[in-house]
Amino acid sequence: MKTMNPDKLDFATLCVHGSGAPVSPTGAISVPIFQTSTFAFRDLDTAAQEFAGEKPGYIYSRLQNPTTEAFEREVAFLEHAEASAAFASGMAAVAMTLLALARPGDKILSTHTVYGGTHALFEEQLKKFDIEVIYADSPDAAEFAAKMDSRVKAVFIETPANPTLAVLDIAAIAGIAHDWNVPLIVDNTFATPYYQSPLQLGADIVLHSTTKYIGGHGDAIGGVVAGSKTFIDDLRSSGLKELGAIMSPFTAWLMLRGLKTLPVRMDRSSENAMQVAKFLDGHEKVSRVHYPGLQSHPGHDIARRQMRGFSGVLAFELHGGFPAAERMLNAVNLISLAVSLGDCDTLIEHPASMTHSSYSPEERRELGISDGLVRLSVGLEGIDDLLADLQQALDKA
Ligand code: LCS
Repeated sequence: MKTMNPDKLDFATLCVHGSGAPVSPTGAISVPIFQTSTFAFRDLDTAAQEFAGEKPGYIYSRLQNPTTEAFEREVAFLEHAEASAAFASGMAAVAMTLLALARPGDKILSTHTVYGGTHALFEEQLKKFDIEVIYADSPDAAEFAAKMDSRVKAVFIETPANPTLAVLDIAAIAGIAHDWNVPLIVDNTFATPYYQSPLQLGADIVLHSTTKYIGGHGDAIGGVVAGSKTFIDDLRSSGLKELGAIMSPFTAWLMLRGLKTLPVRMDRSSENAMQVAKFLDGHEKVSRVHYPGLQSHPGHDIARRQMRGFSGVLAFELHGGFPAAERMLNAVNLISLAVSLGDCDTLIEHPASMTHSSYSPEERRELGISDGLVRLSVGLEGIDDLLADLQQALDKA
């Protein structure tokens, strides 16, 4: 990659070869794992200069680590951002970002339909800091405009959203946020930088649970935030240096490895998901399928405009409500009954009892997270095996 122009290369090539920045003088193809907590200084004067920020260098792995830095550099590169910071989890990425932007008395504007953990952060933890989250009543951009006021210090959206796959118009919502001079944060976990580039659509900050598609193998928890260098420097200082929510070097190495195969996995998972969505859409026991790739999805046109693929997560509702969902979820064989998404393995779960159990039953009803809603993260298995498992499980629903 030393002499090549990244603007001319395919995204898949960039994922494999990275931004071309050297990490090891040995020329190792795989970034080495710098499994160290601290770094020795040549002398005290050098140490003092590095602590004062007058000289670059590694001090301590809570501040910077070459493996973690390599991962951060690649994410910034793939997300078209100036800089990025890696975190211990997706939740740490969300929490540290919001805490960096809001002070007591401030508000954050979001939607109710987000990952259940994020919703719990909004409703439980941020309240302790006197930060209030207010909500647009629907994914429509106009609803965001209606809710803005001068105390709102950031807008936070997930698109596609967990678990209903609602699609939000990033460019339109960015325009509204900018009318009020506040940043738009997009949780890009479901789409990944391969299928969606929020910063190019006008967002200011993009973040991920890298536990999902970026890691891709269901073996590590992580998060990452990308944006302007000024914001990321500030976030690094608060969220990593002072609040300590760092990604370990080994996890960063797993995430770097995940990035290399991201496009291949995303394409396979999306192809499988489209076939599963069509199969479920025509199934007599299924009343509704939520997948942005289906024309019937209310966000299909926006998804076509702002995404390059529809990703591998879908949700569906069963005619028989909760009892049918329970029978089906207990009947899967190949597919695992498990939370998380974006793994090689296909995972199925029940949002009302699992990922979104922190919402009250009334809230879930209002948001369309019905007791008969089932979420499926379609993995990389052979499509015939997946359809056969779903068919036999639906037979028992
Ligand atoms: N953002 C989104 C969109 C998520 O789906 C999740 C986790 C997070 C942030 C938090 O990331 P974590 O701390 O778990 O790395 N979503 C999960 C889910 O749907 N099932 O299990 C976790």
